[in-house]
Amino acid sequence: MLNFSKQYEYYKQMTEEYLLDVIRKNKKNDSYYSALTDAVEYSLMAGGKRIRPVMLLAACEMAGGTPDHALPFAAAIEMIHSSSLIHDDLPAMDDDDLRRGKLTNYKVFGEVTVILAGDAQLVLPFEIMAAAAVTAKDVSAMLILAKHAGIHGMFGGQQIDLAYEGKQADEKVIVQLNRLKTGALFRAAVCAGIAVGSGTEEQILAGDQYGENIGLAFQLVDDLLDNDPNANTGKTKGSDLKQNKSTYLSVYGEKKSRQLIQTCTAQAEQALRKTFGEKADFLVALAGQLQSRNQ
Ligand code: GRG
Repeated sequence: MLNFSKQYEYYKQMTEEYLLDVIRKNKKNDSYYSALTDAVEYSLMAGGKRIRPVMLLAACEMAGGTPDHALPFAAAIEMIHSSSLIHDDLPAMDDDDLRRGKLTNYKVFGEVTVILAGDAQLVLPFEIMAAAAVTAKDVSAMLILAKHAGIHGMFGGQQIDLAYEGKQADEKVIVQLNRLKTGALFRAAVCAGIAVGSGTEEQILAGDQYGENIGLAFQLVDDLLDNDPNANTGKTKGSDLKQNKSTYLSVYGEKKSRQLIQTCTAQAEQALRKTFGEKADFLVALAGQLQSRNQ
């Protein structure tokens, strides 16, 4: 029987050990740019939940692959995520002082180093994956990650987010913004995981539906937590409101947001169950956990 917490911890720990190893390999004692590796280490080891790499590893196993083979791809998606967070916290973007309960990278290292540390965490993943890729499916996983992170994925979402700051955005804009900014990396995690596990196109499609729905539910929960004084987000509370941002919460209100979280979670679960049956146990349980998270 599935022991969800134990399995989550196992995936999380193997990701963190791999990330530490990557950091160690990239430290050069005699360099004049050690601030850069220090900033990368600070952001990668600042205690995130590691949801995306855990999802990727679980999706690989669900499709019949081994977590060991998927590990470089899992570490890669966490680096891409981490890179987006440290850029997002810059004064030119969301200008935040706190992330995961700690000072943001730019508060510790300054803007210049953080811009470079974010860029480095965007290039390093592709170096790691290219070095690890052995099958055509591994290469297709790299493509999935690149596409979902890029212009028509997370970057595009961030562009909409910043362009609409202080302006009223309607439902259509809010849906596209969040689908790209937050949802794209969840889709990438599941689809890339299934690809490195040598899953079929039909299986990747089911993973995509799961990722799409999880992404939507995740952002809906995030918006609720941003307004909940008891939530443990490790970030400055009410920042969306302060920056005059339109969110799912401002468009749908609390009641509809909560209903949508339930509907999307159920749809995510069904998409995987139909294709993977019992093998989807972990990711189905993860969907349930994310729905009721408070951090
Ligand atoms: C340079 C890669 C790069 C990107 C530039 C800045 C940017 C474009 C995009 C920002 C995207 C962004 C901040 C999305 C927010 C997604 C989100 C809900 C993050 C919180 O995820 P959690 O809760 O965080 O998984 P932890 O701290 O647990 O890792």
